[in-house]
Amino acid sequence: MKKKAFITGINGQDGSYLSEYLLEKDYKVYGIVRRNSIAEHQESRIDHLIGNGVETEYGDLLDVSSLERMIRTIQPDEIYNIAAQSHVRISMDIPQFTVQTNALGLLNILEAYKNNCPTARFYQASSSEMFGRTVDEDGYQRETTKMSPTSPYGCTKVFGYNMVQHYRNAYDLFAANGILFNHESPRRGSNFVTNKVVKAAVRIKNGLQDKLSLGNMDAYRDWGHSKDYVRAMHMIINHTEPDDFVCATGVTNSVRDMCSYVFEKLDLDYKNYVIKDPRFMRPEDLKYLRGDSTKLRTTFGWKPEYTFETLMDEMIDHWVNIYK
Ligand code: G4F
Repeated sequence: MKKKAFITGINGQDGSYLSEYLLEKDYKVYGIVRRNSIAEHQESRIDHLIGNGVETEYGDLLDVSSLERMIRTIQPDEIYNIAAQSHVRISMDIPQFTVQTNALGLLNILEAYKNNCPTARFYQASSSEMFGRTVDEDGYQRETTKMSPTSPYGCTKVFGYNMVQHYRNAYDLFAANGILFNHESPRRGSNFVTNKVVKAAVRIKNGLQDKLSLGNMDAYRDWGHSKDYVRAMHMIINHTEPDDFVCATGVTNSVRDMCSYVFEKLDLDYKNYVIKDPRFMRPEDLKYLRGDSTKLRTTFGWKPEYTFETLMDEMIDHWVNIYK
């Protein structure tokens, strides 16, 4: 019989790649999709999968009855909680909504899991934002690094991380955390900095835009490809025991480095086009991320197939093809 996976956030970047990955492994995939007033935006990343092994229903992490009903009827083998208000800057504008969705929403699905399908396995999308200000002496963050979040989003992820460990210990559930560092792709929302920069650079090259407004260009991030990270999610949920793993490339670059690479690929000098705009600055920004994923690498043999450069090249090709 096919294994069944249930994914919240199925229509996001990670949900769509994870669905494709699980279909290749012969899973049946179910997911909840929030109602959007623009129907085309609702399932655009997974249109090609609907009816081809993927089924979706309307639902929401805050709508307990739909969560309970779906988990009770589907009886999934694996539950992936990837849905969130995932934009860090926006979490400062709408902190209460962010807390409700990411913290209370996580609790809602954990309860639905415990009460209706406790033999399933549960994966929680935890985040490197949880580390916030802390960097270990050797310049990395890892599973043992102290958590000091710098945003409402980061605080909700610390709550979720701890709650998952509590449910694991208290109720003997297979509940695991993947602590994922930034991961990108052509499917990334274009209000995250990578896709914002790549899209704008290609538009500038094609004469469709003059300038690119950015916030803090001196923040460092460990950027990987979402496709590599969904492989890690599947490894973590299929481990012999529930545990927590950092997933990262171990390479860090600044927003400025990224601009320089992307514009140069298009024979442009970013300095002529990028302007600093206070609207994109954060009241408190996380300055530096670089993950040590030794535990993931040694336990499963995981390693990323993409480098920072091949990730950026794929994103550039994507936008070049759109605007050609
Ligand atoms: O692309 P970002 O918005 O990603 P951020 O804040 O690092 O969060 C992402 O990664 C986390 C993992 O660490 C996830 F948990 C989270 O859900 C999300 O996927 O910003 C990256 C950096 C920041 O330092 C930001 O201040 O880019 C800087 N930045 C500079 N100008 C900008 C901009 N970010 C955005 N979004 N837009 C700008 O114009």
